[in-house]
Amino acid sequence: MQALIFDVDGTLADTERDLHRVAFNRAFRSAGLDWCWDVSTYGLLLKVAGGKERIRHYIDTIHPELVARGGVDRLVRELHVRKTDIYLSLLRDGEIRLRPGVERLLREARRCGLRLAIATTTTPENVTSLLASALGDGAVQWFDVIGAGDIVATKKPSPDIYRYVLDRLDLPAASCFAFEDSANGLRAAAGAGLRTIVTPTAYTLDEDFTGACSVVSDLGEPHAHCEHLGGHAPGRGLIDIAQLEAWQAA
Ligand code: XBP
Ligand code: MG
Repeated sequence: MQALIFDVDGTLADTERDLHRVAFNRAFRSAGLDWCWDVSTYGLLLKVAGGKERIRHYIDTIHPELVARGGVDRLVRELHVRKTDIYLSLLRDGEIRLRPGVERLLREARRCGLRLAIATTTTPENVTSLLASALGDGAVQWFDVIGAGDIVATKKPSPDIYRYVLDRLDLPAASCFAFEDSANGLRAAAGAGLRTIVTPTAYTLDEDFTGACSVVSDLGEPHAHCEHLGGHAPGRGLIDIAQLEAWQAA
């Protein structure tokens, strides 16, 4: 085993409901739009990966009259710039918590000499800011490759972002594990040939994770074991390097 590749939103931290969603709504309001993505509406919109793509999908389906009027590409870009600014300020002003077991596994991987990488649809600044807020300024350097946002043409569930990261790591998929929280993410990682550990969130719990190596409530801690939800069951109630190596060898 050579590297671990992590998704960000939902996987490193539960960012969607109280950060991304709130930032979208504030961006709409600041642009004079009365659009409001409530918690359940946002769950449906999350099927579309990528913030710009999500806004565009919403306009196409709920406000098609705007498309007829023209200038939608520009509107989407402007709303997304506002949204990103607001998201970054929410990250700065709040206290972002990583999901259980994430920091433990990242630190263990580093001690074991494994390489780390990120594969996400979110905007690059969102990733570096989240890593710095949650783990300290130097944490961005822990990751050999940060594959994010528009660096590939097609977002998850396309495997392109994982292929990009594997290419930059110069590693075969068989020597890595991916960590995801959603069916879109699992399809992207599995499509690139990666064994994938899935830790669903409240938004993704009912999705289909067929093909995942293991589905667990979270990565687990020594004194707060994870719940096994599907695939292989972790032997010690948590996902650690010894467990990943055992699964890889099998
Ligand atoms: C995360 C996303 C992102 C965020 C918004 O998906 O879909 O689009 O919701 O980020 P994943 P941006 O966890 O599968 O990568 O607005 O910066 O695009
Ligand atoms: Mg995710």
